[in-house]
Amino acid sequence: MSLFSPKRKKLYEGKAKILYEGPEPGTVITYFKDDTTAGNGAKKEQISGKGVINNAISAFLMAKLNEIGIPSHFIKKLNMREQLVAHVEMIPIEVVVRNIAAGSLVKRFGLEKGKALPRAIVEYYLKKDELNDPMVSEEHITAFGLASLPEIDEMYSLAMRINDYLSGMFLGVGLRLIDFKLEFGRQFLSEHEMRIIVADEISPDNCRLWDAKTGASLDKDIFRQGLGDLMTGYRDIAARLGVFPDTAGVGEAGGDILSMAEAVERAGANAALNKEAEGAAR
Ligand code: AIR
Ligand code: ASP
Repeated sequence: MSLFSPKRKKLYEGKAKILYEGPEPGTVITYFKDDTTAGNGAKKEQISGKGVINNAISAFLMAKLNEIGIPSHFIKKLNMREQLVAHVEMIPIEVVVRNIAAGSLVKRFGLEKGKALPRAIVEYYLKKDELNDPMVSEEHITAFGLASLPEIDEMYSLAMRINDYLSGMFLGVGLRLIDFKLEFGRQFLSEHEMRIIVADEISPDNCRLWDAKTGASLDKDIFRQGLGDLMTGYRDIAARLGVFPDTAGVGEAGGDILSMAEAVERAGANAALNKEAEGAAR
């Protein structure tokens, strides 16, 4: 099915992705755009190639999760910008896991940025742009009928497992997973059977990743804070994971593995860029 196939039905357009009806019942195609936003769309730019790299990174990470038995909507990567995913009923909650103080947590509690938290903290936010995604508690979630207690428990335990797994994987390639955001959906397997699975995307758009040595931001904070070239950071992350996004990988996202030396060299270049930009901003 081609991207511009007139038969293809658009189901939804978000800030970074478009969802199309999939080729079979129970499937959806996600198309990764280059649109990059911050502050709920207050800052908006097209960054050439961002969608391609996020598609590749997210496909790679979701496939890894599937391998260790964490269910996600990911089925396969179709081409540079698209993946085939399972249709789910989205739960309108953003589940944020934090390991290190950064971002809104620092602002809210006056913490020192970069300080390790005593334990991983899980937070819930209502996915509603008009309200700026307000933070919500389990009470709000259950009272407003957004998810049941067992569903919240399931999202919590999946989020913790994902945090352990991804933290280790990223540290292995010299990256610290500071915090990240997940979204979940309900997959109906039969009339009586439903399970909660990871949906949306897992990419540098929704993970804070710092170089373990230099502390340089390689994720969307580069864009949010105007620290330099976003694509340099994203490419660095992809390279370290061994994801080569410029191939239309079919099946799980694989790719050429860059040598560690090459990855480190790129990381160094990016760290220097970050420093420069930070200096300029002061
Ligand atoms: N996030 C939250 N809403 C949208 C996104 N992408 C992610 C950020 C960050 C984490 O959730 O990318 O990794 C926490 O964000 P914040 O702004 O609450 O500190
Ligand atoms: N909420 C996303 C962010 O992390 C996107 C946006 O705000 O427009 O910045």
